Amino acid sequence: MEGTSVAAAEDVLGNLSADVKILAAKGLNNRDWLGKSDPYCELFVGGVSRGQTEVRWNNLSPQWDKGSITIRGLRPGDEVEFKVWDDDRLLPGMSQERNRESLGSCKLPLPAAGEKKDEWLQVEGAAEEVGDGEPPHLHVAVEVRSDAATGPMTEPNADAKTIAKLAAEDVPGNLSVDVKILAAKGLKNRDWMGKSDPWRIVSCLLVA
Ligand SMILES: [Ca+2]
Ligand SMILES: [Ca+2]
Repeated sequence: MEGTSVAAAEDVLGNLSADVKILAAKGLNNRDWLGKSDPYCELFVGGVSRGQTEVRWNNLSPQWDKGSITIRGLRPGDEVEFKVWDDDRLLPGMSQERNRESLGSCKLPLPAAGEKKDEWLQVEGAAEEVGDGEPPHLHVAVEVRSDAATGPMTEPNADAKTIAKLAAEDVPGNLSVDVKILAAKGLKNRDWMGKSDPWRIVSCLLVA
């Protein structure tokens, strides 16, 4: 039963991070009467928008160079969704969300922690979104890491002496505790003879 609760706690926390790069698309549908579609790509996890590329004007094979979008709090089994839009704003002040047409979408299952995927995904949608010829493709690169493995509390530190370390599986509630006593200086001399003897007490009270 304890193992089950620990697994459930990790599931809720979601300690994976992903660096997502949306690099390019090709074969996008033309949804403008004048010129061509003005594509940008928006990134979703669990139906929530987590970032987007810049708009490339009048270009059905755009390349984006915004760099990577970092998403935290992900869980194994999460899916990253990419939606490609044609920006139809006539003026910069107009709402982008209300002045756009879909150019299709695609999904990528989250790679495992430490893994990297670099793929051309097929963009799917109705004929008005993706056209009825060769399907469009989207070039993405996704790299996943586990935040638990890189967090400061578990980073080995050669200079610090770890007095007490309670592993996650030993503590109810999935907590990990590191107590470090680094150094003391300028201690007041409270001995008549010689100097003070630094003393330390570390006590942990665990309330179940
Ligand atoms: Ca349009
Ligand atoms: Ca256009």
